[in-house]
Amino acid sequence: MSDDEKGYGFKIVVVGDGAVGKTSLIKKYTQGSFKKEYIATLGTQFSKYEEEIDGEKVELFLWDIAGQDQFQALRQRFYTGSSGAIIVFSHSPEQNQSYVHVPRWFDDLKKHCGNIPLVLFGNKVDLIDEANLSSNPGSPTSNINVEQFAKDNKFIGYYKTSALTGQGVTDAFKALVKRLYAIAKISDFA
Ligand code: G3D
Ligand code: MG
Repeated sequence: MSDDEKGYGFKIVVVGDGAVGKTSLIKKYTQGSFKKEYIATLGTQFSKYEEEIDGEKVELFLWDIAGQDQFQALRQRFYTGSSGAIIVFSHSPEQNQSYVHVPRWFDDLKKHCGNIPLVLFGNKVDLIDEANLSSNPGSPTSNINVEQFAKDNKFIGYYKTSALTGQGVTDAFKALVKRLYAIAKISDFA
């Protein structure tokens, strides 16, 4: 974005265990966008996405991890300069460890990025019966438990998503983008 052009740019990092759907979610959200680039580099990849909020141009740089193995070494560069972050876990019964690991991703973000706006995505809801998430409070990933975790840790929100059907994807990303935009607006006047 050139200096004379009005607008905002936000780097958003998307973290979570391997195969929870990070790349698929980014692709789903940016699908059909006017301008996007998907650039893969060693260990991390990012896509650039433009959208408008209140008639103003917003550029999003969505970063995710390409290979968990190389990630340790790239951690610092990956996190640096992030405006906001998304933690993704999967509701697939075969990936229940991905929710157990959410606090680790949360600590990692805190350590490298401080208090930036965060959103929690519970992806792959298409693979389960969603009714169980509200009727079975004993389950670690029940609505009541995940919502409490998100509230306790000051997440902007918790969204159930499916990169396959598209359910919840736009709402979840937009919650973060709108918050980042609002914060940027306020600091313009500060
Ligand atoms: P990652 O970037 O977090 O590692 P990917 O995860 O986006 O590569 O997704 C891993 C696998 O999960 C992919 O399947 C992808 O199609 C699938 N997936 C992602 N999101 C969803 C979802 O919401 N629902 C379902 N059912 N599957 C999803 P493959 O078979 O290509 O490995
Ligand atoms: Mg990926």
